[in-house]
Order: sequence, then structure tokens, then C-alpha cells
Amino acid sequence: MTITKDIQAIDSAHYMHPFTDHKSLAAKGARIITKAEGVYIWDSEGAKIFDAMSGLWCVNVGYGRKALVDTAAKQMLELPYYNSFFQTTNVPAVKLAEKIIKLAGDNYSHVFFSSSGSESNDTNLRMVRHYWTTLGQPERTVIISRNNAYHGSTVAGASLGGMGGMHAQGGLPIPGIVHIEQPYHYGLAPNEDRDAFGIRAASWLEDKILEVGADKVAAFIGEPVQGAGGVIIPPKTYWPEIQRICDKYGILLICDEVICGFGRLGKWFGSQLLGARPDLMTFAKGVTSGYIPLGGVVVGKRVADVLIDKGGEFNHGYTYSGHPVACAVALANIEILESEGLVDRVLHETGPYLAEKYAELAKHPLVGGAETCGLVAGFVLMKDKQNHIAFDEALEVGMICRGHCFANGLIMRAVGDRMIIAPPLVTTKAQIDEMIALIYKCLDATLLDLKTRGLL
Ligand code: PXG
Repeated sequence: MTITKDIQAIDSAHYMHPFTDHKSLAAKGARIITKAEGVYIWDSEGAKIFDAMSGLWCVNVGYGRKALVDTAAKQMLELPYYNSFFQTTNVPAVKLAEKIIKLAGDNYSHVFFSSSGSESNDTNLRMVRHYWTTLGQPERTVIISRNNAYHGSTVAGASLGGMGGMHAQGGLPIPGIVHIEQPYHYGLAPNEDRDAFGIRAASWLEDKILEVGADKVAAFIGEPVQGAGGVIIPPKTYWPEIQRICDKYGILLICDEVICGFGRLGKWFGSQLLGARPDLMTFAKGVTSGYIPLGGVVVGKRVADVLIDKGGEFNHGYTYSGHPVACAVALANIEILESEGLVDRVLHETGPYLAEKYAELAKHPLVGGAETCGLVAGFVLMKDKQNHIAFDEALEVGMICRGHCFANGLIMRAVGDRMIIAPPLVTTKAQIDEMIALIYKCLDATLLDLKTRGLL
């Protein structure tokens, strides 16, 4: 047996993967990724692949960063672990909290650490309810979220998320979480003025607040740009209007920055670009560029002041809250983002360049609704875009396209028929050209394939 076949057999016998249909995976065998450098990954058969998804929206500084490895090794030797529970702390966690507050701005004072985005949103759920109880309004428990949102896979995370497939398994969402429609202009109202649609989409929040009763609503949660829901970039009017509505009813705003944070949109946090002032910000992924698990919540002064002054003990925490190795790696990762000017580069150079390329890509016969924001981008495969006719969902055209991407050395993710990318922030303009050329190649292969199958 080759190494590939060998590992595939053991994988299929013993390794239960996340979000995977194991019967169909066993039939073909998992792709084994063996090494990575820069923006590329390699599989066990030696194929070099352009990773236009940064792993899973996380490897912001690219693969192969020795500084992060050295930092982890040094910290492991010095203090590999200690908890922050019983009135103890550690230096990397303290320094990282201080650094994140500097990046977040004046509105914020504290950071709560976890090891993932899901855990952080569990923290948010408990924190906002504890906040309102502390203020003597325990009936304010309801959190409003959006359809197709992704906020994680724990019970709270999946409930806050708006993924039908996840809710269908395990009786979710848990009580006290309700959803409104997402601000997907191209999918919901392509003929409406974009900015007017943004205001209308935000008004669905106000409708829901009034339906639930303003005195029962604790918070609204949203990703600045929805990621796993298909890269849904809201009109520029949307977030300021959401902020206005939250302010009007005194409702806490949580921005889930797990994907948008740490430079993805060209600012340290996506809400800073899109015009929101969240009370709480969820982070994970890009904080360490995925080199080691770390997540957390940036806590605004509005919440922190109440919890610290009057909240007493918050009965919540994780073994790995403030893990010294993860926090040290995060500091080194932020140091790279700063010293290489990567966040500004996304805002002023690579983001606008990708936007230009996507404007051209929009002319391809299969491509509808092509949009970018910083280094995140998406389009939807359309059967007849002149008449705005989508493909039948059951045909899984997105998966067909994804297959051609794999075959041609490109990782591009399919969400239904939306094809999405989030390349590492180190991607150069020349590498954007290379990635765009691959996207054209894959689209042309998909077009030919669909014609051959009689689907077009
Ligand atoms: N919030 C957001 C906005 C996310 O994108 C999470 C929370 C949960 O983070 P953890 O670290 O618990 O996984 C995420 C994670 C996909 C995909 O299919 C996206 C995520 C995770 C898994 C798959 O694009 N995002």
C-alpha cells in the first residue's frame, strides 16, 4: 500500500471528521495534507495546491512562520501551562489582553480568553444574560441572530448560528434564540437599490425586537461579513442602521469577528470598517493564524464596568482560558501582522486589487453577484444570470465546481452554489493573479462539465 492508501484506510476506520458524511468519504478516501509553505499546501501525492481559504479562514500570516514556532517552543519550556482561575495569572495572557484592547480601541477594557470561536460565543451568551440579571432585568434573555449565520458548533454556538442543517440535529436552537433574514442583496432583492436594501434588511431587526418585546431582548449577534453562510457582504448602510436600532432599544450588540478580525477586511476588526460599535466582539482563528487554538471575547466598557462593579463572581471559565503558549503565539502573530503592515496592505493594496479582479470575473457566464471585502470574496454560480435564474439546488453545482478546483490545484469553498475565498493576508498581487487564473480555469472546466452533463 502507498502511504496515501494506508493512511486513508486508518482514517476511515478510526477518525470521525467534523461535518462529514463518512460513508461517501470512505468510498473515495480523504485527501491527506502533509505540508505547507506560504499560501500553498501539498498533499500526500505531491500535488501543490493554492490555499485560497487560509486553512479554514485562519492562517492569516501564511504557513511556515518560524517565529511562531520558536515562540511556542520557548514558552513551552518556560511555562507550558498554568490556569488563571484561583487569583493567578500569566505574563503572555496579560500582555495579549493589553494588546488586543489597544487594537480594539477606547470602547473596550477587558478580554476573556477561550480556545475557540464556539466557546467564545458560549461565553457571550452567558455573559450577556449575567449582565442583564446584574442590572436587575433578568427577563432580558433573548438573543437575536440571523439565518445562515455561523457562530460555532457547541450547543450555544449552533443555536446562535442560523444553519438549518445544524438545527435539525439535536433539537436546536435552544430556547431564547431567534433569527432574522440575512442581508443578502444579490440573493434576496437584486433589483432593489443596494443601500435601500441595507436599511430594509436592518429594519428586520427592529421588527423582531418589537415582536419579541424590547424588554425581553438581551442582544443581537452578527458577523460583520457572514463567512460560512457564503460570504454575504452587507450594503454599507446595514451596520450603521443595526447599530442605531440596538442603541434605540438599549440592546447589546455582539459582533462575531472570528473570521473578520485580525485583518481580514483591512482593519483589525471588521466592525471598525463597517460602522458598528459592538459591546462584545468574538475572536479566534486569525488571532494566532491558526498555529495554535485560541479564542476569546473583547469586552466593551459598558459590559465590563457592570460585571466588575456589581456582577460578583462570573461562574464561567475554561481550563485553557489564557493559555500561556497560545497567548504567546498570538502576540508573535500580531507582531508579524504589524511589522509587515499586512492589515494596511489588505486595505490599500491587495483588497482593492482583488476587488478589481472580481469585477472582471463577474463577466464570466457562470458568475453572479461577485463581491469582495478586503481579502474575502464570493460569487454564486448562476444558470442564467441575465434572467437571474439559479441552478436547482439538488444538482449541487457548487460541489461540481469545487471538484474542478481541487483537480486544478486550488482550494475554493462551496456554500451551496456560492464559491468563496479568503486567502492568507500575505498573498501578493502576483499571487492574486495566479489565484484568479486558477479560478478562471476551474470555472471554464465547470462550464464545460455542466454542458457535457446536459445541465446547461
Ligand atoms: N464564529 C464564526 C464567525 C466562525 O466562522 C466560529 C464562530 C466557531 O469557531 P470554532 O473555532 O469553534 O470553529 C466560526 C468558525 C466553514 C466553517 O465551513 C467555518 C467555521 C468553522 C467550520 C467550518 O466555512 N468557522
